Amino acid sequence: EYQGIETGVGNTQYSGQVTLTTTQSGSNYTLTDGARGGHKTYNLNRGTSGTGTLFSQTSDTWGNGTISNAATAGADAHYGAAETWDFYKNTFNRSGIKNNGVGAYSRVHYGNAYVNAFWDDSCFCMTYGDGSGNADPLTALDVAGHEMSHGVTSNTAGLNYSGESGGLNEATSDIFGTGVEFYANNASDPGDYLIGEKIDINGDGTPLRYMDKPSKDGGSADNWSSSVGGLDVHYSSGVANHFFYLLSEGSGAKVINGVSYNSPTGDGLPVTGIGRDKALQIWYRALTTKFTSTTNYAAARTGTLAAAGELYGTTSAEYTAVQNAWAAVKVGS
Ligand code: ASN
Ligand code: ZN
Ligand code: CA
Repeated sequence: EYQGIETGVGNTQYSGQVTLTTTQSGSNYTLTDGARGGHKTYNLNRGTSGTGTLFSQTSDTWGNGTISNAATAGADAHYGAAETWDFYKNTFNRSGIKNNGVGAYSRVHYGNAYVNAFWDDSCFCMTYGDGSGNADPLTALDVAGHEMSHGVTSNTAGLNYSGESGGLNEATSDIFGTGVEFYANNASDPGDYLIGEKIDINGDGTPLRYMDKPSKDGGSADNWSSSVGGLDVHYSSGVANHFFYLLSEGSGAKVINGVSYNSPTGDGLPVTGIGRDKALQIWYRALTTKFTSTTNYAAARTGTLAAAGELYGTTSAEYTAVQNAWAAVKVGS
């Protein structure tokens, strides 16, 4: 029977109508992405173990834009995995999470009203709950990019998930999750420096995290202090998220894709940004060639400066901007 890679249609919950890469086998289609390492998307149907069932149907149009159709979350997850793959490939020439061309797999509809999503190194897989009231699945683009980036971190620097290295691990996922969102350039979910703005995790429409001023979430640190390593890793990440925002966009007020930002600096001095594309290259080079499992904020400063020096030269504006952005979040020399 005929078997081949196809281009289907996804009616997603968060990203509008998108194309999905699927696989046809005879008269059946599955959410198997033969263009991206064979990444597959499964339906756990509220189970919490195993793979559930591979999304499979006789039509190549997936979901109806709402949670009422089980394949909608599948479409969002499959799209998020594809955009994450393409972001890493086209931005860093990285072929998949392990850079070996092999796809992972996604599982949606995990548990009952489960308000989280997580990457698991042991299954090399991505899992999404359906959110509060089973109505807000955690399948938005930045969440997909965040979680799968945990796999990249595990397979590169291996930043320990506690203390300052844990904050750097979390920030790496926020930085690249945001990179995925901007890369996808999706009209229904344009790029921003907010994390989880689509999934209504707080029930009041506010995002989970803010990179321009992390303390807006009520718990994250804007600037380094000697106590930052004692915070939850999703709060100690604030220092590096703030660094990345300042390095990309600079301090002060700014509007990007209709969202207003106002990033303060901890040292009171202005920072001039170098743009997100260069900031991403510096962070990725540092993560993959400088950081180790025990890298703390001081070492992250050293590592990103070394990366910036290699990429742009130690007398470059980019190198100076890395120095200034770390000083602005109180990580000193
Ligand atoms: N969503 C969480 C995170 O990526 C999952 C976890 O507990 N690690 O941080
Ligand atoms: Zn995380
Ligand atoms: Ca976002």
